[in-house]
Amino acid sequence: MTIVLPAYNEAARIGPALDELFAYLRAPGEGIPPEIDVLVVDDGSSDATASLVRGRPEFGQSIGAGLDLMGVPHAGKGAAVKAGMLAAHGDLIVFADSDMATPPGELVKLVSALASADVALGSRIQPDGSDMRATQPRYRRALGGLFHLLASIWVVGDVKDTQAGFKGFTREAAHDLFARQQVTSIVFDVELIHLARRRGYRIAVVPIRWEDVRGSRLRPGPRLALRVAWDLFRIPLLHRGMRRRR
Ligand SMILES: Nc1nc2c(ncn2[C@@H]2O[C@H](COP(=O)(O)OP(=O)(O)O)[C@@H](O)[C@H]2O)c(=O)[nH]1
Ligand SMILES: [Mg+2]
Repeated sequence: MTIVLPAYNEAARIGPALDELFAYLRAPGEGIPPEIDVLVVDDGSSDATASLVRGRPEFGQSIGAGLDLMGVPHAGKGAAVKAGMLAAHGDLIVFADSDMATPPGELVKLVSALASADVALGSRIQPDGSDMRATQPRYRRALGGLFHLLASIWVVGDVKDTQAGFKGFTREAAHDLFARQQVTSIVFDVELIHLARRRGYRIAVVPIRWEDVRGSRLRPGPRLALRVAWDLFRIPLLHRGMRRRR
């Protein structure tokens, strides 16, 4: 299994996050495959993110849980995740936020869902209807609600939480879907869900724990709002005429 972690100027958060992840991977839950590689995708951070990763004891290790670093030009979270997912070679490929907003123990849920699905979408909405995003600041929840309204009408239909940074794929689905992904902004998740449905993959929605971690990289403002609106608008148009896989 490969775990892809996009990271941009995460020097303050990635150390403790990797401590938590590797502590878990040294004694993982039932069902987690023994060989795991963690791939951090740093798209041109100007802080110590890359050197922190390179300095870790797990770096370059190839037995058990190892750590790798990939550097790509800065082009947004979507571009970084895409590069990592296409470079990953595990049987299962997962991407997660490098602030460990979702605790690593939740990985077993994605892995078990992928036994009978091609795509497992972490969802912060719990079976009882409660929403883990309640820990977000109020303005983020308000923007999220507006975003979801637009996304659900235009693109993703009944998927209620498109943006959880915790999703898993079989390698075949990952390589097929991410090769087609064109959106580089934070809206790339919506494009992936659109692609997965249109290509006819089996999709599982997996309730996961998630907690807002301070120090978000997201800078809400008119620029981001325009980008998000434009990307949402063009997603279905980008993939007109795409065929289901056979
Ligand atoms: N590589 C890369 N990662 C990004 C970028 N923007 C956000 N991320 C990563 O995406 C993850 C989630 O970001 P975060 O700022 O915590 O978003 P929030 O939890 O939605 O507030 C973190 O791992 C970030 O480092 C980016 O432009 N490039
Ligand atoms: Mg976060």
